[in-house]
Amino acid sequence: MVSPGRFDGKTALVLGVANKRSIAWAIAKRLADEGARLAFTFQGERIEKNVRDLAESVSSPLVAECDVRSDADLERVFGQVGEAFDGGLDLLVHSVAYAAAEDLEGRFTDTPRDRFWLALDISAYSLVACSRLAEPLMEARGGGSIVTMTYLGGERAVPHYNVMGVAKATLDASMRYLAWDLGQKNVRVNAISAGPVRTLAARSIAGFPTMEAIVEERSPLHRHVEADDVGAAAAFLLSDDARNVTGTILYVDSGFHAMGM
Ligand code: NAD
Ligand code: 0WE
Repeated sequence: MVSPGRFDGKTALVLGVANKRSIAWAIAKRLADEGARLAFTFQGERIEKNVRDLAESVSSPLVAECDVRSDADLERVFGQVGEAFDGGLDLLVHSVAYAAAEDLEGRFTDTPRDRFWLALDISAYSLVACSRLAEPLMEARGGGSIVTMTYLGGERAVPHYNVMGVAKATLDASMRYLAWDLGQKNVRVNAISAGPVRTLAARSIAGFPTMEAIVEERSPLHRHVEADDVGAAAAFLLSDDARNVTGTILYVDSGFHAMGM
């Protein structure tokens, strides 16, 4: 425990931990190290044990199942968070995305209607639903901070990112409109745009080593990004140091986004 902790007395809800390599876990560890109390959600029995073990290692008072496609799940979880944290919540980490594996290869043109909406539902609408449910809990604390995870593929065409790029564009725009609405309650909403990080979701993607090599060659800092780098940046956005930062994207990508060649 770093002392005094930037997050002493703060409470946080973290969505999107799957295993110890998840970006959400790197953020959670950082918050816990600096004094925050953390609640976690997981999706599906396959990763429940992983998440319960990780949560236990930071003495989490709440681990709850939540499929972000389900309004009932979301309402139950935010109810449980209110009970666990005396009706208040300071911080929300949204680190959830999904597109069908077959839509992250081949041509964007081929994306069928149902899987287009599936990707946008899980990867973009979920931030809107979570923010709506977090708002009264954060208002009870006099304000709060929400961070979501995005990627450059929402602003530029990255081969094979396809429908996830369209979902990230929707996520980015949603983040800005949420920043406007929740600013009224002193709740800030921001995104981190990370370069390729070797997580579970990333490892299963063909050509991931090639993408890392491209970042190493072309980015100003010539190095790839690690989950802990994202954790440090998220902690800044979630902290009072960022008290006048909202509606923005912070790039943690070794400067790759700044390049034109
Ligand atoms: P990850 O697989 O560890 O995390 C993705 C999470 O999404 C998992 O915990 C999974 O359970 C959750 N999820 C998927 N569908 C869900 C649903 N229906 N309901 C609830 N949860 C669901 O991978 P990660 O790389 O840590 O991804 C986290 C975030 O970071 C995502 O938004 C991703 O787009 C973003 N991101 C990742 C990279 C990268 O290179 N890894 C780069 C930039 C942004
Ligand atoms: O946002 C992501 C990946 C998110 C993701 C990953 C998977 C893999 C398993 C969403 N859905 C799924 N569905 C699965 O079935 N990133 C930013 C990492 C990423 O993914 C890419 C990338 C990069 C970078 C896919 C193609 C091209 C580049």
